Amino acid sequence: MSDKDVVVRRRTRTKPKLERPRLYKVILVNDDYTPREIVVMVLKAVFRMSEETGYRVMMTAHKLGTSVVVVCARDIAETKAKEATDLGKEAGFPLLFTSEPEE
Ligand code: TYC
Repeated sequence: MSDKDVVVRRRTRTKPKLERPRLYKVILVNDDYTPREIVVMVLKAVFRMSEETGYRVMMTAHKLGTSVVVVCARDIAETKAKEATDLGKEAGFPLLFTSEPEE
């Protein structure tokens, strides 16, 4: 190889690799005070669930303590969880929805 030869080497990759944003779960938390029909009403109103799906999600939280309502982008999960919790509060109940990142 002469001095004029050009040696091309791959450089360490510097291009930032964008991570896919994490998805968030909205979680329904059981309590002893909110009537079942209020929980179903909130699920239908905020998450556009059918009566059957709302009832199934409500019963899962009732029996197990919590139930995943939906998995979506962080801002949507946080907004929906607050909207649903506020609707329960307006009706006079301590109904709680939280949001947390998926594993
Ligand atoms: N446990 C409530 C009752 O027996 C009903 C209920 C279900 C409340 C799910 C909250 O997330 C909940 N009236």
